[in-house]
Amino acid sequence: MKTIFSTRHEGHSGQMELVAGKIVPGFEKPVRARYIRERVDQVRLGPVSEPDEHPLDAARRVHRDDYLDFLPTVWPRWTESGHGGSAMPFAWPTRGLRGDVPPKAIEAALGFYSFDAGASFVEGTWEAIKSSYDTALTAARLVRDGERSAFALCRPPGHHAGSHFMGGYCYINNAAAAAQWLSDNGAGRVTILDIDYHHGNGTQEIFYSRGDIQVINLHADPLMEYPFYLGHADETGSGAGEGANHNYPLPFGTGWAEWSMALEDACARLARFSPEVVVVSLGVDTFEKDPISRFRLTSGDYPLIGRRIAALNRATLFVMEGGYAVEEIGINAVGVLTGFEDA
Ligand code: 6XA
Ligand code: ZN
Repeated sequence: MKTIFSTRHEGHSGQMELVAGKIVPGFEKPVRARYIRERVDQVRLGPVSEPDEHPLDAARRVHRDDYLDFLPTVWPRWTESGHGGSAMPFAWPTRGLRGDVPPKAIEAALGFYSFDAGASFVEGTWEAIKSSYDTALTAARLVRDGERSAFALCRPPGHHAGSHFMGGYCYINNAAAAAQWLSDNGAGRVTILDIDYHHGNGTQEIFYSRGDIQVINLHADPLMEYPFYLGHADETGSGAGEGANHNYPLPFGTGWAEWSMALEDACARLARFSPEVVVVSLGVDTFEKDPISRFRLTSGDYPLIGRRIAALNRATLFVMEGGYAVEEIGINAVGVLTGFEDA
């Protein structure tokens, strides 16, 4: 399997985040991608190449123009306003406030385009966002051109980013843009299978009323876990998309026995949709030692996930999302890919 990877993510570093009332160093840090990259070499998964630069056209198909145009301006405007540290919002246009007038002040514009304080900016953030998007699209093109699979080693991740909002470490929705690009370039029907611990609320929002791109999510129950406000079992799509969205909310403590049953059901549902291409939002924060998550998958389970996905027998694009147990992140993420290859 070919991997697409760029070191241009590295400048997106040193961000701070708000956890339970404290500002702490971000969990989503460069070493995550470096360890996965090293593991790809260790197990000889296949060649690793740099992404090509892609225009934002595919991103514009899944995000609003004003949102995408805003992202590269954040850090320059933040510093011009005399601020340092990490650029992050602190006020949001929730119910009862105006959500239709973008404020001019950068501190407020950040809240206008976010659903939480979890997608902060530093100097290298925009370059990393763009390189992550380029990575996803370059890998998508490999699959379109006939590879059975490809691995987009994206950082930052994307699945929380919606049509006009960021959050949860995500800015551009890489998996959504890649799925859209594949669909626009001959793939026909596409399924996004999101196996990250957290619900991919952005991906769901983007495709919710569409019947051509199926979205399936296995994740911690939003009644208890981030992103809290989406990801329930009764969210099945709307209009032309009715039936094309499916959520598997699972309780804290879920281990392989229950998780793999949900995967089995998801795979049957996917097979009935019969997509030409599967885009896997690959998060490994389902791991028992993940510092921010509460599932109990073990390192030995990840190759089994890859094997099950391979049995779907579809062209498959893996797009990296979450996972914060950095010591094991390479073993677990690449474990899915070797499981797929060995099947
Ligand atoms: C809240 C937790 C963000 C979760 C990000 C993630 N600060 N999403 O891993 O998949
Ligand atoms: Zn996650």
